[in-house]
Amino acid sequence: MASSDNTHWRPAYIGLGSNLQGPAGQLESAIDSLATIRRTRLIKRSALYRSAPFGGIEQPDYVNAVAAMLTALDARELLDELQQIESRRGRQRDEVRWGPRVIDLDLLVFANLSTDEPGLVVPHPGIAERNFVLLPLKEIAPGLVIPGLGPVANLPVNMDEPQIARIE
Ligand code: A4P
Ligand code: MG
Repeated sequence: MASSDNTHWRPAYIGLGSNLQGPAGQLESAIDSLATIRRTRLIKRSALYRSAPFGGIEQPDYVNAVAAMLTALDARELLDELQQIESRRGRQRDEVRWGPRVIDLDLLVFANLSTDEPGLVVPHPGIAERNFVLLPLKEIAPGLVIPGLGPVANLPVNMDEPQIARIE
């Protein structure tokens, strides 16, 4: 007999970035790791995008991507899983803000959650200003409605922001 499944699955969107130690490979490995998170499914991933660094620090170009998940975890539990992946992949927690990193996993959107509390800000505050988040998000989730921002398809790409190109 099939038992009923009361698990409440919610959508979550993860932003990935790397500009050290083989960024494209770092992203592919991190996406593989996302697929192994407990009580969570990887639904879709974007292409990889190469982008000039944002934030005014001299550093190598980044590779960025976005992944769509369904999860039965809550937002803090999911962020904790993301930070464990960052640590396992050699991310140092004392890096400078906006400085170079082996892997950065940001929780961009979590269902219809809108919160700003210590250690958890969702939606991630940088979404609308960052082409390296907006372009991959438009690719895989144009219909997503972000709390406070509206549909992804309506968010304008910023022309004065760093260069970005999809990697084929
Ligand atoms: N935290 C709170 N909310 C969240 C959330 N929604 N997702 C807390 C992730 N973390 C969240 O994060 C600092 C703390 O934020 C965490 O302990 C967590 O509890 P962090 O990843 O250690 O800090 P960070 O990444 O240095 O800071 P921030 O503001 O996330 O920086 P960004 O925005 O990630 O900037 N240029 C290009 N082209 N591409 C990039 O990917 N990335 C950065 C890093 C700079 N320039 C870039 C890129
Ligand atoms: Mg981050």
